[in-house]
Amino acid sequence: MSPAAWWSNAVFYQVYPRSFADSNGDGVGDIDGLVAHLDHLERLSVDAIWLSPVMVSPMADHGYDVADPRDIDPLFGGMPAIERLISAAHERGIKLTMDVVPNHTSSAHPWFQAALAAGPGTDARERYYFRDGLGSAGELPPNNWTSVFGGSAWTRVVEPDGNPGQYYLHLFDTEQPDLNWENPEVFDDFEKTLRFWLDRGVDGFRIDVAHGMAKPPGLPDAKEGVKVLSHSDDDPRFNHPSVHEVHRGIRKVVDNYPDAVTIGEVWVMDNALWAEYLRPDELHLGFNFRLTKIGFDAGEIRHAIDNSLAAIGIHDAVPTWTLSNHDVDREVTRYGGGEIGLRRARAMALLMLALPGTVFVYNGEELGLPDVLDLPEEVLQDPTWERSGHTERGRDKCRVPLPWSGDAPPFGFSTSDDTWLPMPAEWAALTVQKQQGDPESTLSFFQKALELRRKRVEFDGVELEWLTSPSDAVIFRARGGLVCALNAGETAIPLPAGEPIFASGPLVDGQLPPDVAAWLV
Ligand code: ISL
Repeated sequence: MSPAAWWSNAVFYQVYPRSFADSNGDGVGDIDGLVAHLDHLERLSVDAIWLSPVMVSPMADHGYDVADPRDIDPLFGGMPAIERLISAAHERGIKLTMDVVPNHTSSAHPWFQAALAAGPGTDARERYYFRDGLGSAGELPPNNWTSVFGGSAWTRVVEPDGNPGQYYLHLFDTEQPDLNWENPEVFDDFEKTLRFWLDRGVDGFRIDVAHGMAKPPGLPDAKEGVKVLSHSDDDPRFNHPSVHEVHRGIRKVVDNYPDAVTIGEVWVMDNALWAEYLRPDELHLGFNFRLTKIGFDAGEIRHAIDNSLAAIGIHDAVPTWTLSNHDVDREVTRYGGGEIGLRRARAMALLMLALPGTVFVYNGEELGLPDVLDLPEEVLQDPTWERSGHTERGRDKCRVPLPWSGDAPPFGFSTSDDTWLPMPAEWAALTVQKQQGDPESTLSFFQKALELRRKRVEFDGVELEWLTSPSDAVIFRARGGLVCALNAGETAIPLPAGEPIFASGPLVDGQLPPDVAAWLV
C-alpha cells in the first residue's frame, strides 16, 4: 500500500441515485439531481462519492441488473449527465467512484438474450451457468441453491423449440443471471468496462458481490435453511478460492491508472479468508461490515474494532468502516429508533470517524434518517418482497428519498408528488434546509465532525490503543493522539484526560452521559 494514496484516509459518501435528488420531475432521483446538490457534499467535506449503479438497466434490482455496462440509463440522464457529474465533482475536489456489477448481468443483456436464442450446448450459453435439470424429465433444478432474495437460484427456460429446457443460475433475482467467469470473454468484456469508465475520468469502482464471481466445480448442494439476504462463510454459492484470480486480473487493469481505487463488497466473516481479497495484487479496499452487524454495546463494539484491525493487519491493508448502506437497516432504527436511536447513531458516527482508515457514509445518515417501517405493501419494490413470498419486506425501508426542503413531501426531492417511494410527512423536521440552520442538528454535527476529521493533525496516523474504561464504555487513543470515548452504559462517566474538542451530544457537568461520544486531544 502506498502511504500517500488518497483513499487510505478518505470519507466516501454513498449516493443511492434513485433516492438522492430528482432533476426532471419523474419521481426518481438522477445524476443531474446529484450535480445540483454537490454543494451539500462539499459542505460535508467528503473526499469521494460512491455512486450506486447508473448503467443501462431494466431496474429489476434498481440498477444492479445491468443490460449495458458501458452506457448510462436514460432514467438517470444518459452519458451527458455522467460527464457533467465527473467534471463538476472534480472541480470541487471530490472524486467519483462507480458501482460495477461483475457477478451477473441483466437478463436483458444481449449476451443473455443470445444465450436463450442459441439453445443448449452452444457457446452463447457458456457465458452463463446453464444446466440441465434433475429428475426424469429435468423437472427439478440442478441443485438446491436458493437466491439471496428468496426462492430457487435456478429458473427454467423455454427453449427455441417451445419446450421447457435448461435452467440458468441466478444468485439474486431471476432477471440477474450469473456470469461464468471461467469463460475468458467475460473477463475481456469487464476489462473493457473498467477502461471505458477510467478513461472518462472515473476515480475507481465499488465492486458488487466481489466474493461471488467464482463457483465451485460441480455446483455442490448448499446446506438447508439458508436465510434470505444472508449467508455464512461455508456457503458454496460464495467465496470460492478461484475468485482471487479474477481479482488479480482486475488489479492488473486498474494499476494502469495510478490513482484509481477498487473497493470490494466482500461478505466474508472469517478474518483470514476476508483478508485474502486485500493482498497487494487484489483489491485496494474491502468493506468491513462488522459495525453494521452489532448492537450499541461496548463489548461488541470493542470486539468489532479489534477484529477488523486484526483482519487488515494480515496483509497490511487499509481499514474501512461503515455503519449502513442501501442493503442494511439504518442505524437510527437499529439502535432503538426515535430519540435514543438518533443519539446512539450520532455517538457511533463519532466513534467511526475517529478510527484509522477510510469510512463510508450512506446518503441520509448525515440527516439522521430512520428506516421507514410502515411503507404500504403495494409500494414495496425490492425483489426480496415478491421472491420471499411476502415474508420479507426487503430493503426499501432504507432507500426512501432524501428530504431537502419545505414542509411537506416531496420535500424538494422532486417536483412530482409521486416519488418512487412515498416520503413520511414527519420528515419535515429532518430536511437539509431545516437542519442547515440549526447548530444542534444532526447535519451540523456531521459537517463539524467531518471538518475536524479533515483539518486536525490528531486525525493523521494509523494507530489505535485501548485506554482503561468502564466495561460499558469504549475509550481509545487513535492516530495522531485523538482520544475517543463512547458511553454505552446507563450512567454518566468521567471523561478521560484531555481537552474535549467535540461531542455527539451535550456533556453534563463535565461528564459523558449515556449514549454520547466525545473527542479529546
Ligand atoms: O444480502 C447480503 C447481506 O445482507 C449479502 O448476502 C449479499 O451478498 C448482498 O445483498 C449483495 O448485495 C449487492 O448485490 C446485490 C444487490 O441487490 C445489492 O443491492 C448489492 O449491494 C445484487 O447485485
